[in-house]
Amino acid sequence: MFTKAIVKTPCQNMVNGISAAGLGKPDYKLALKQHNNYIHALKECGLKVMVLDPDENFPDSTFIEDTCLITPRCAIITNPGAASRKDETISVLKAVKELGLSVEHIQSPGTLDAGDIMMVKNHYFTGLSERTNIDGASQLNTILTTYGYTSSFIKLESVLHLKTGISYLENNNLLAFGEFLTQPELKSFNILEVALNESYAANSVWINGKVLVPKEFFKTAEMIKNAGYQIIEVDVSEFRKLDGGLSCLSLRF
Ligand code: CIR
Repeated sequence: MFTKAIVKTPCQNMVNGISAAGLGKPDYKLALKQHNNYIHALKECGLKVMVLDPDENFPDSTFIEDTCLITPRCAIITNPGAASRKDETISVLKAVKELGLSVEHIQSPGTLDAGDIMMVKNHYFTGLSERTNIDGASQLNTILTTYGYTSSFIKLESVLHLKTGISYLENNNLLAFGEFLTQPELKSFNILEVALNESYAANSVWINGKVLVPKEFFKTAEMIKNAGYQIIEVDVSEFRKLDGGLSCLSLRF
C-alpha cells in the first residue's frame, strides 16, 4: 500500500526538455491541465499528494521519479545521468528531509535515474541504461543491502529507462513489451504482453489495487481490466513528447 506521493509542477521551460520522441514541443497550458488531472488520479487512489513548485532552471524537473527512490525504509537521492538534470535533486532532498525520511545518496562517478528502478516487494530491479551506470547501480545495491533489501541488474537495449518497458502490477503480474518479453531475469512473472504499437502503455502504474494507464491505449487498457484491475485512464500526451510516462511524474511511497 502507498499512502503518499510527491509531484513537481511542470515549468514553462519544459518545452526545452530532453526529447527523442519526435512528437513536437509540448503545449505548456495543456501540460499543466494534464498534470492537475494526474494529481487528481493519485488522490483517487488514496494518496496524499505533496506538490513541489515549478523550477524554470530545470526543464525536465516535472519527471521527479528520476531524482529519488523512496523505499519503506529510506529515501535514496540519485545522481541523474543527464547533465542538465543533476541539480534537480536539490528540491527533492529538501522535500524528503521535511518528511523525516532517512536519506542516502548516489555519488559521482556513479549515475542513476530512478526511472530505472522497479520495486517488487523487497527486491529492486535496476536497469543499466544510458542514464544509470554500473557504479550507480552498485552503490544502490550496497545501500539497499544495508536496509535489508536485495537488487539485481538488467541491461537495457532500446528503451530510455527500465520502467519505460515494464511495470509491476503486483500479484506477480508484469506488464512488458519488446526486449523484456524474453529477459531471463523476469521469467518467473506472469507477463502481460503489451503490443508494440502500444509500447508507451507499458509504463502504467499500480497504486493500491488500481492501475493508471495512459489514455487511448485501448488494447492495453482492456488487457489490464481483464486481469482484474480497476483502471484510471490519464492523458499525458504532452509529457510523452519529452519521453516521459505516467510513472515518471511522481514518487509514490
Ligand atoms: C529525460 O530525458 O530525462 C526526460 N525528458 C524524460 C524522463 C522520463 N523519466 C522516466 O522515464 N522515468
